Amino acid sequence: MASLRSDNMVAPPSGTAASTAPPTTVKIVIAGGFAVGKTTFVSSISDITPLTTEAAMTSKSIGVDNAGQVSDRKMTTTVAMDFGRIALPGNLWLYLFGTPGQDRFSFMWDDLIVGSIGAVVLVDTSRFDDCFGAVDYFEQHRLPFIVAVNCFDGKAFHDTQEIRQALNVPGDTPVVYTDARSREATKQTLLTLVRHSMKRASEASVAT
Ligand SMILES: Nc1nc2c(ncn2[C@@H]2O[C@H](COP(=O)(O)OP(=O)(O)O)[C@@H](O)[C@H]2O)c(=O)[nH]1
Ligand SMILES: [Mg+2]
Repeated sequence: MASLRSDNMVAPPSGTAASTAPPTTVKIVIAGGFAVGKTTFVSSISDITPLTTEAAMTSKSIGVDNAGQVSDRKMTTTVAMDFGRIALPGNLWLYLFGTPGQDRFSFMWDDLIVGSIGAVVLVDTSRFDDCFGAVDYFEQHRLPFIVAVNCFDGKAFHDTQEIRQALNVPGDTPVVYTDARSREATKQTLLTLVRHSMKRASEASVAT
């Protein structure tokens, strides 16, 4: 697996010998329940115009898509996935794949995780229930993941220990706060995942 030499975000160098070498690419999945900020997270960090597949929420979604208590902040919904890319020093590119929110697209998750190093599970602490499915899924598929609490309006309603217990995530799984709208916060969140995945990979190689 590639290692990160610096956490500074830069555009890939152009017109240099290094830029002609194929980049090392790393795939990361951004998951979580409905309206937790997945599309916002991918959009705030991507250094290409993110590909999103947003569709307007209409009255046809009533009773089909669970907007729950957050229907007032949700005018559109991701109907397939979000896609973004971040270039890091060392010709390392992170590709971000945001999962679709609706249960009827859950069949896509098996394809989305192929080749990925890990996942960020975004959580809104006022709606824990929405992220249980993602946590269970990654545990079952043994994909390294971290839990990132999106602090809507800067409010964290629970400390990370309470969140860890509520979600029943293993002790070595990082639980961090983030702000999906902030490039700096999303960058730190992704670096936490990359470090966690690398630790898991090195533990696995020692064990074999
Ligand atoms: N105040 C605030 N709003 C946010 C934050 N993250 C996302 N939102 C808003 O919450 C709504 C749902 O976010 P979205 O990224 O579409 O969620 P998704 O369904 O998980 O992709 C949008 O209107 C966002 O602008 C945040 O950290 N703070
Ligand atoms: Mg979305």
